[in-house]
Amino acid sequence: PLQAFIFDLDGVITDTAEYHYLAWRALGEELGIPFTREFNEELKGVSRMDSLEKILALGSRENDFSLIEKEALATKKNEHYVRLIANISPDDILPGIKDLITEIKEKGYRLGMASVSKNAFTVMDSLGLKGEFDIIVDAATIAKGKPDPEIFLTAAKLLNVDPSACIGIEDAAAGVDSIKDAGMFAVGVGSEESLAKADIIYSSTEQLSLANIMKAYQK
Ligand code: B16
Ligand code: MG
Repeated sequence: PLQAFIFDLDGVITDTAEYHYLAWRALGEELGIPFTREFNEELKGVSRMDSLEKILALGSRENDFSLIEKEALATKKNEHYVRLIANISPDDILPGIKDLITEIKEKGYRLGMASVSKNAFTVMDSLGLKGEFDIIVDAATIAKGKPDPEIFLTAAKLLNVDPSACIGIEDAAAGVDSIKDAGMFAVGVGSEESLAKADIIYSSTEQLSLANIMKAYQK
């Protein structure tokens, strides 16, 4: 039987996915590598350095920079991102999420977070949600980011539940891959085409409710 829900952060709990996009796009433009929202789907859920590598590869510039220069580029992106999240408050929790968290806890399910972001704790703190989650797995705890299943498997382990008794919620293709390879039921929030591997897809967080998810899960 179902025991736990494991949430992604950026793009599910709050719209920081948009801020990651704006910060990467600015860096890309500076490097002469403009990119589309469609390409950005490939960056969602992907770690900071892996995202940079994907952008450099898009512009065939992956061999133009030393490791130290790449780290400086990644830091520049992060400083921009940190400025964008500076004023985040509980008002920035996406519609439907607070109620879903309340319902999950009322029913006695365990609640975990799986975010590869090094800024996850800061964002959760600003949203006033840090205390709501039984466990938070972020970049510091894991060796391999999404799409590797490690992060969702680590979350299940810390929650002390079997992966098959978990539902993962994601807005990124890399995140859905991570959930599925961990052996969990995947709820996708976003477009059908980018999240095709999810077990059920909702176009926005507003449509998420425990009843809806359970109906799909029990099918
Ligand atoms: P940072 P998630 C991911 O967070 C984001 O989706 C992704 O866009 C970002 O590059 C990654 O975190 C690393 O974030 O640069 O703050 O360490 O979706 O797993 O919550
Ligand atoms: Mg995400």
